[in-house]
Amino acid sequence: MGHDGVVRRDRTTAYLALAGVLTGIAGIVTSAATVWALRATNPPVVAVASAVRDLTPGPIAVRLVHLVGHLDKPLLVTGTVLVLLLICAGNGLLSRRHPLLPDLVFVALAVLGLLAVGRLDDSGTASGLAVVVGMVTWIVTLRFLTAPLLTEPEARLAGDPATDEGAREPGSVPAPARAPDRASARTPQTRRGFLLRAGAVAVVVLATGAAARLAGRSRRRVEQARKLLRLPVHRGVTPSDASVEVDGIEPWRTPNDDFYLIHTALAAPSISPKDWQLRIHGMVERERTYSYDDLISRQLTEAWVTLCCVSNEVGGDLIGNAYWSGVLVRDLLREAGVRSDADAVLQTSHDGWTCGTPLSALIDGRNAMLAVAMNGLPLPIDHGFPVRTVVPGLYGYVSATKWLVDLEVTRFDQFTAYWTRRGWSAKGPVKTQSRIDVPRSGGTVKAGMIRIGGSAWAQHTGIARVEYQLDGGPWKAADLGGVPDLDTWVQWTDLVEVASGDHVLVVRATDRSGYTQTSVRADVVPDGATGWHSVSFRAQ
Ligand SMILES: Nc1nc2c(c(=O)[nH]1)N[C@H]1C(S)=C(S)[C@@H](COP(=O)(O)O)O[C@H]1N2
Ligand SMILES: [Mo]
Repeated sequence: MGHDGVVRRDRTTAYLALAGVLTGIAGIVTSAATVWALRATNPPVVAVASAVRDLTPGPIAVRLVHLVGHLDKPLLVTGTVLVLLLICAGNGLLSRRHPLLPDLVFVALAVLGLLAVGRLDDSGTASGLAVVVGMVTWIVTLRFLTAPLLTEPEARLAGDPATDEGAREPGSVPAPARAPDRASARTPQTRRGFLLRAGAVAVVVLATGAAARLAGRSRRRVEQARKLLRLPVHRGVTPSDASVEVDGIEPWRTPNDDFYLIHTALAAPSISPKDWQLRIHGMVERERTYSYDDLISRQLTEAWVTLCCVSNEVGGDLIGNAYWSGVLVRDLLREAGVRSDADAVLQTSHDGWTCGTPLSALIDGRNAMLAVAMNGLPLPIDHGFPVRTVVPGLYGYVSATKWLVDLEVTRFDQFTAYWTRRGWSAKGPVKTQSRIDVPRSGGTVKAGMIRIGGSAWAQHTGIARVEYQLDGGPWKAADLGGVPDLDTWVQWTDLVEVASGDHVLVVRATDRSGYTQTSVRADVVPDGATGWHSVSFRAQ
């Protein structure tokens, strides 16, 4: 092989490494873009960087922070990116060995990425999705970039039927002998092919990055506007006797950050209050539209309301209690003038989700409101900023529209809402339920007197009594915490004596209509689960 061949080979090596680096950047950008576009939280590389920081042995970490001071995070991220790009460069070279080798490395990196993302508690499915998007980008881009570089040596070995008329017979002139000439003749073409593709990748990467930043920026801008809002609302005072003070029980007030999240939108819509409008129309005397300022300059109602999801299994945690501030829906409906033959309000959100709410629940005097604040703060974006509906006594899927923009007064026989179309019941009054928080299912406690506790709810009906049964014995009444009215959950507790061994604890509630929870288990579909919650535990 002549001098020419060595130079060419070096150049191919350089190109393959460059292809690897470009591929690395492309994957990092698409994964970050996924995160920015969806949630504006930390991209996977940042998660990996924090994993590196957190898993670095103490003394080294301390030294590192000493050395670089408050710059440690940007430095760590830059370092992580550089290491990643180095691995990607090497991966470009690996593609010469076997086309599947780089894929394996990419999959391994993605697994590490998923682990890193998984250990940060604020990262939802969006971050996991981002890692997968990055991995797919890597695999596809490396193939795309190295294709022009790698077909060449193959052609050299096997002969290229398109240009080499004489090499079709097996065992004819050995191709390698003729290769250096042809390869060097084709070098400019190969290079052009590679550079063209590299340019295309660079353009796509830049465009993707820019688009994602823009999407992320709108969420950040709305988040900024939200933080600057000063609403005339209160945080709400938890009734002094609401908490039964049992270790391990869910708090009576659910902090906003811990409040369960359910929505069909992949990314929560970012709506600036100044762009928000609510239209009320349909079977009304006068159509009305309200701006955000219109709403918050009115008399605001504030109330504790426990919201729960129809998909909550017996013993499940898709339930939360908050102090909400907003405008009563009935006041707005009165202004519009509801026609007497209407029986429903079809609510539509900014993202096109719909639900049908019984008109009666909106005007019968309960605190059905268009909420603008949750626990004293403007609604979090994920919980429906700037305005959502809250109706005591109804499951979220028929009432609690987030990012609300439209109320159409209508009749149930005129529409089918989002979840009703998918097999759920048209109406969803909440079912009376109770839950054991302590002891935990499968847990171990100390034998003797133990404190048990949990919560029970029958929003807008109220809980009258909670009873528990230990190991099939007699039902005993639990002590109940206080509540401000009928619209929230109630905490319950008692002291029970448990001997060493295995135990089963069951709970059931009776609401203020006199109804006691049935033991018959029903699935969450179509209108909510029934059955008694029970936990098995061991005493030692
Ligand atoms: N726009 C919109 N609003 C929505 C939903 C949705 O998917 N989209 N889900 C509903 C359901 S099923 C429930 S249980 C509650 C949950 O409210 P949260 O996420 O604030 O807890 O929101 C309701 N409002
Ligand atoms: Mo729900």
